[in-house]
Amino acid sequence: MKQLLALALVAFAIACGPSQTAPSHPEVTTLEVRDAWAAPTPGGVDIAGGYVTIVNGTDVDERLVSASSPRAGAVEIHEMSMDGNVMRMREIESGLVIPRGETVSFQPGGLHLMFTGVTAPFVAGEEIPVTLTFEHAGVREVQFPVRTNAMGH
Ligand SMILES: [Cu+2]
Repeated sequence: MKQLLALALVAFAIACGPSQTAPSHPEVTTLEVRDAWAAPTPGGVDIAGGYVTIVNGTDVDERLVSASSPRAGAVEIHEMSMDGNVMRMREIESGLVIPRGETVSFQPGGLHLMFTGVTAPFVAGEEIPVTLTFEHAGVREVQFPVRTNAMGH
């Protein structure tokens, strides 16, 4: 039984390994949008957070200019930072730069897409359609599956 558990752990480590140990994606030569997800709207609130990873495999600096969704009045690009002991959030109004060859990850507590004026609550299991507009790559339609994360956001 102990051996089985050890094997299971090894399999788990292998399954989890690549995404953690390969921050760069040398095989990518285009702009790739991956791992999109959105958090459920907290009860009675009309805002929600969205997260995504953008891999810029091209040889030009890219910029995420704007985002929108039919499920929200607006989708803003936000950044969180600590101001002393206070967590502050601000909109990146000029668009988010993704330097060539680099990967930018949105995640809870950091960069996020903020859905405001959410028309109907985001419920785990459904997908939120989002339009991302890039300076060079143009428009990308991306589905954001709704799920909770370990932090319960
Ligand atoms: Cu925000």
